[in-house]
Amino acid sequence: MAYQPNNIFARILEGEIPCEKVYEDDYALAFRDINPKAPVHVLVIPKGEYTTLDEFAGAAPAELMAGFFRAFAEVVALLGIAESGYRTIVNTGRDGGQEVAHLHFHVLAGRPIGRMVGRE
Ligand code: DGP
Repeated sequence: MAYQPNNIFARILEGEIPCEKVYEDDYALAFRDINPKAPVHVLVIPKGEYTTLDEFAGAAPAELMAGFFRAFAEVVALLGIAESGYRTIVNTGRDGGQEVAHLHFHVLAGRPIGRMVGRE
């Protein structure tokens, strides 16, 4: 899927649109979802122009990939959810229900998250 440079998360990365930041380093930004589905609902995004997880996994430089996942670990630690647990969701494309065309990992926690796949 071609990357659309003006997507809302690209604009958040550029600082054009504010966000409730949880964590940031050279590789990733984490911020609260605007429409939270759980007491904790954070989005973790890489600092790179990737739309989908398969594009990121297939093409991102190793340093960015490692840095992104290290940042993910930092976010989980900062949120204090490693013990209680969490659900990670990466929606991809039409059938995956992806609305924003910049790769993002949802992190949902703070209550039992329920069944794995919804129907709506
Ligand atoms: P997805 O369906 O996986 O593409 O989810 C996109 C998520 O992004 C959705 O849960 C709502 C969130 N979102 C959309 N626009 C904004 C925004 O401007 N700020 C923040 N913080 N979250 C947003």
